[in-house]
Amino acid sequence: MSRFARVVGAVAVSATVILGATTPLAEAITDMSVNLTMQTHPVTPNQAFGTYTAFLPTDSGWGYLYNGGSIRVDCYGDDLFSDDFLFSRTHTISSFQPLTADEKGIYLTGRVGGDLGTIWDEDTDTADHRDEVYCRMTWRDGGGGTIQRKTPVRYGYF
Ligand SMILES: [Ca+2]
Ligand SMILES: [Ca+2]
Repeated sequence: MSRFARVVGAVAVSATVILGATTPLAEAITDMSVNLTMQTHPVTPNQAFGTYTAFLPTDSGWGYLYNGGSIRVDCYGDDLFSDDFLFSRTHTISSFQPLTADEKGIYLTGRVGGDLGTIWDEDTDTADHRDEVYCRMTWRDGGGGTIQRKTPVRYGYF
């Protein structure tokens, strides 16, 4: 911890004591790592699954989630001039595929595909129908602070 951080921390603790707060201050979230993996169906065409993940290191994960933290996921097909929008989902503590937390941080695992058919099949040209997909993920805490990260582009016949 830098000297500056120690000074800021001491001031923050003093403010907490003065205000009479009983809970520790939330550790600020400053980073998010994201990924996207694709899994093609062994038999059926247009049944690819995409699994996107996010991790935000913090020891105050449940606090952030109970106070309205969310991750919006927007997935696209990478193209030369403009990227095709594929779908969007927002995950919270109470969504169908919820955000979870432990003492290390906040986690998201979302899975999309299968019976949704061609959702990842973004290129349908007869000449080259290989697909290039990625997701942009936006963390928003209850106070409006945001972090945005983009997954790697994944290539395949989805
Ligand atoms: Ca493309
Ligand atoms: Ca395709």
